[in-house]
Amino acid sequence: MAFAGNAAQAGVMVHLFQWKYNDIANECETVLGPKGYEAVQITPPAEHIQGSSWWVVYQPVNYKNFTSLGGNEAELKSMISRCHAAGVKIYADAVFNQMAGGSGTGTGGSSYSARNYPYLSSSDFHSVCDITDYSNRWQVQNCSLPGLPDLNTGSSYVQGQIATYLKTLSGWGVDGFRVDAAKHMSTADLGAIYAQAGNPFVYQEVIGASGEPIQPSEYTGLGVVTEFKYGTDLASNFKGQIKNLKTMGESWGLLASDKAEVFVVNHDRERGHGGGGMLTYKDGALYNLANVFMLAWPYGKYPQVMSGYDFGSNTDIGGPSAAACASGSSWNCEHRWSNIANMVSFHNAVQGTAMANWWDNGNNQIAFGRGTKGFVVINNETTSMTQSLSTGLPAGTYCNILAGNDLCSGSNIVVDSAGKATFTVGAKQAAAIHINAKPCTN
Ligand code: LM2
Ligand code: CA
Repeated sequence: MAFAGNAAQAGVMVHLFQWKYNDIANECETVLGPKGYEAVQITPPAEHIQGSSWWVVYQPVNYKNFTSLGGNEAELKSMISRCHAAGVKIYADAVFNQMAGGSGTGTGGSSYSARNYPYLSSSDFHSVCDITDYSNRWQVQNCSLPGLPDLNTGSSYVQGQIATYLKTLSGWGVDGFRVDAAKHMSTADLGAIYAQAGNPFVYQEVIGASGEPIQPSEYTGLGVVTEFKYGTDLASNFKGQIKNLKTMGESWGLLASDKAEVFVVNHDRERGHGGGGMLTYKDGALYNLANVFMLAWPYGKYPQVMSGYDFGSNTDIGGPSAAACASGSSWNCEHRWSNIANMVSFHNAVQGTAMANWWDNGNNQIAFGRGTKGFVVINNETTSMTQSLSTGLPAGTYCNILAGNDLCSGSNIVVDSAGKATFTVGAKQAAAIHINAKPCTN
């Protein structure tokens, strides 16, 4: 492979978009821990503007007040300890390139007006200008994402305020941060903030676009970086021919594998904010199969599963008020879909192995193994397939973890002494076995 395909990846993280802390805590105990998820990304925890749109959380008001959409400070702390007890880490979405536009009262009761907030006032912001030209580095980092006051992250006072915010959260047990809008802050500013915050684990949101002066690779010296091209490449291949995924990795112009955070889609792209071009829950089986591929494929250190809600055609609407995953609610709970949830165990079982035993039908059926530990078959054709394949696994009987509604309520796959097994996989379906998947007894 063109990339370090046998380097161990991290576990699977899930973005529980717009979820309340109490629901997340329950989910850690009942689903995420038992299914083997490593971490959950929570909604930005700082006080923010009020409103019913999901994006209010991206307009922070006070970095010392922790009442937000997710809940209050006590609920935040309780969630952290309950998730940790369930073996699940917490990553917080950290928004500090910009603060709230307009004026009003925040979710924690703080008054604010543009460029005026508790602990931060006009002189702590860059001069007023809007970003209009992404070919201009200075403008992208010193002007505003439209309408949002841009913090002067070069100032030592501002750096101190942000570092204190991050350290406070780390002190409560937060295990890492998604750095929102990282591209809009210089690496020098971010490096200084991270150092003061004790160098926490970070994955930085930098959207790559060819020809622009600021590229994602510029940020890998500081930590992990979002790899948006992974999701758009997955979409175009699943809509085209997945046999070409055989070489997907660094040779496709993707970031160094051990620095990449990868996803089928994120919260912005699924609703067309900042572009589209990725598969979403609305794509049904294709989305499901793309997630199976992501969780089986060795490229990318940090795979992230998106879990949101059905927004219909309203790209602004916030999360449902019902408890997350309540039946009849519009929560999607993609991380519970059996293919996605069961592939977490596959991902965990095959770590440290390289891709092996690739097979394809020359079109839209592929299969590959991970060393001698796991084997997956993805049928992206509109007809079913039956195929004998070399799996690399020791002879034995294994559960097909992608049949049935939960771990092994479905069918077994028998690997013979030559390592071969016959798979029958329906149209737009997948099958997977791994060394820890005990055979079904029903
Ligand atoms: C991000 N990454 O860099 C987030 O992933 C993305 O979700 C955020 O945009 C963005 N950066 C800023 O943190 C979202 C949303 C925007 C929304 C902003 C701020 O996609 O639509 O902008 O959050 O809440 C909204 C309005 C927009 C208005 C702006 C300021 O949609 O029309 O612009 O507020 O009032 C005048
Ligand atoms: Ca900026």
